[in-house]
Amino acid sequence: MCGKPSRDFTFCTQGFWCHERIVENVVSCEQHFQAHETDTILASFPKCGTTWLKALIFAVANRSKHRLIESPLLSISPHALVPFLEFQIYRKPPLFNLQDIPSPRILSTHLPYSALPASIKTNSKCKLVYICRNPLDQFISYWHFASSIQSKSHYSVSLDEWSKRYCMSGITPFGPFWDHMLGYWEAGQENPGQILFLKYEDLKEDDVFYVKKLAEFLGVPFSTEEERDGMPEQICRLCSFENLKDLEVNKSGKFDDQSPVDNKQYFRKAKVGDWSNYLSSSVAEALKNLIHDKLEGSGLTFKTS
Ligand code: PAP
Repeated sequence: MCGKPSRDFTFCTQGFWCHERIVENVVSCEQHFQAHETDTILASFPKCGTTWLKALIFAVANRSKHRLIESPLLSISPHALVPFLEFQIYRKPPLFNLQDIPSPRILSTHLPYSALPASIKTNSKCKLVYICRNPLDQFISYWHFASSIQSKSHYSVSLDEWSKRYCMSGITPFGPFWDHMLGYWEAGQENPGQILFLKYEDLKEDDVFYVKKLAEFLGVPFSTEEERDGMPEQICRLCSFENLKDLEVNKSGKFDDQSPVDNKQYFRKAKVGDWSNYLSSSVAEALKNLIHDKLEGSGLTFKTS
């Protein structure tokens, strides 16, 4: 399945960079995962709002099961409620067994569209919700995240080195970002009933609007009564960065013992445009040119100024 290795990453034949430690999981997921008509699959490029969207989808989909003041989100990490196929389910031994996940299942993946198990793509009723983000902010978020993990093993990479690598080759997990974003963008254009394409910046601007859109897309629109009672707004408050990051479960410990990541590392600043605090004008310019060149003509755009 895979070709030329580069440091810890391997370039897979479906055209993406994959961390070597999960290559077997990816193969197993592609070979064995059977989508159900009632599944919701959250797909994302890393550091684009996965944690937030996991919480939002879980809260929207389960609002008739749990009152919001008793939501599992108050005591369980969004990542444990909506596990990743390639990190926690298709690994040995699995952290979560698919058979134990109640239906309708909500699952997540960072896999690009090209590498999704065939049953997700062919099962026209299973829903895909994709989130991406301005690549400049994604880059800075990922750089912080990777540096904080690597510093634990006394290994660090400068921002300059990261940006060169990123600008030149797109060698980041599940990257290049342009292929990842365009893969879902194009699939979403072709099949808008199956794929809802979201951007982090849009959610930040009007989360209530997008939560209503999400509920409609998932086939569980808010009733007039729910809207009157402010249910969409309450869900947005529950899942807000300010609320989630201060919950004990998200401040301490980790949801996955095999992962180097502490729960708190999924919550940093949650700001749009934070890249301008870190990138020199020359690196920012190079990245903006790259974004422009790669996305040109697709209709997918990000505000970068
Ligand atoms: P993942 O791909 O490793 O799961 P993901 O959740 O996609 O990470 O991205 C983390 C980013 O989302 C962080 O952005 P930052 O580094 O720019 O701060 C994190 O702060 C942000 N984030 C986490 N939870 C929320 C939330 N509830 N609302 C908005 N942003 C959030």
